[in-house]
Amino acid sequence: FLSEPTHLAVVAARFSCGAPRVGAEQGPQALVDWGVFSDIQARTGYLCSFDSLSEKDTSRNSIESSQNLDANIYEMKKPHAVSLAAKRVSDCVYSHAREGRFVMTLGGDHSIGVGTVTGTARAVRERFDGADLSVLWIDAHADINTPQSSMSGRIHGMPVAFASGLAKSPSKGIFNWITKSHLINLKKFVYIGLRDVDKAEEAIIHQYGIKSFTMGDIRSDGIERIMDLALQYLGDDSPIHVSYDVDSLDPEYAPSTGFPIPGGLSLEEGIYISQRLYATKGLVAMDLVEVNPLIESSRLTTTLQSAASVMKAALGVGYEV
Ligand code: Z70
Ligand code: MN
Ligand code: MN
Ligand code: MN
Repeated sequence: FLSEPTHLAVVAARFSCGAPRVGAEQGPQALVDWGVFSDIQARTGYLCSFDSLSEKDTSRNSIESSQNLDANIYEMKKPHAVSLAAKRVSDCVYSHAREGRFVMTLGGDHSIGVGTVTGTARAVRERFDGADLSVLWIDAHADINTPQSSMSGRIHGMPVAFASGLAKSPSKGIFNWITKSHLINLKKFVYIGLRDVDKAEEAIIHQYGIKSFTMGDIRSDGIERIMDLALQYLGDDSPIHVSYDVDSLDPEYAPSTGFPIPGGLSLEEGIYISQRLYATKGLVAMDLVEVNPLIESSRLTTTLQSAASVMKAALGVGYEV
């Protein structure tokens, strides 16, 4: 039901307001400078376009008002700034996905995921007669805290809750740009790679019956079998968005990230996931988030190389060692 996209829309989401440390806002530029898109362009013939979103070009007014309002309220840190950033990401992703372009969003901390999946979900509903989007969340973390369950108040730990409607938009203009047409369906959602999940998040995952393949599952069954099961669960009747947190990879392959957690995916496993998604012919959007050039800077090239490999594999471009 999909014609293969010929246009790759790259969205640089240069935000780190949802995370405790700065630096993730520099991830997109580092990835672009690494040359991954000239490589993709040369090997696929995709037409590439670039959008750059950052707090700096948010209008003076909204920056000031968000700074003034951004006391830690509703149990969230910087809620106005994150909501505004996510809305801009959502609108941008939507406008490209609506036109049938493959959208690659570069983060940025994972709070931008509220924007990416809602933008794609809304475009898919319009393009495919109300169809729900399938979402794979590749991450060491579940990112499904609600403002009430979160122990940190950091919104990079909450994007799945807001994008699915599990966390309701509090009043005062925070996330109340999210309408029904933006929401993702948690029955069309799978986790892969989890290994650092809060107790409250475990309860939420259990309560809503969310499909989850942990690192333990991958170690016992193998990534091939896990991808069979994940794709079988999602079915082949809806377009797919993959939100890829680089911290899903083992810190050996992706050290430059805010919360490296040992025991992660090997690079080979990470690339395999992308290859399987490409092979479905249903992949319409990807996020690559949480690259932080200020962390383990001496090993940034390792992180960029890994990130580039999983992005390229998702677009059908092989990699050479
Ligand atoms: C914890 C929280 C987290 C990274 C998200 C951690 C969340 N569950 N960490 N992304 N890298 O604060 O909610
Ligand atoms: Mn994440
Ligand atoms: Mn993570
Ligand atoms: Mn994060």
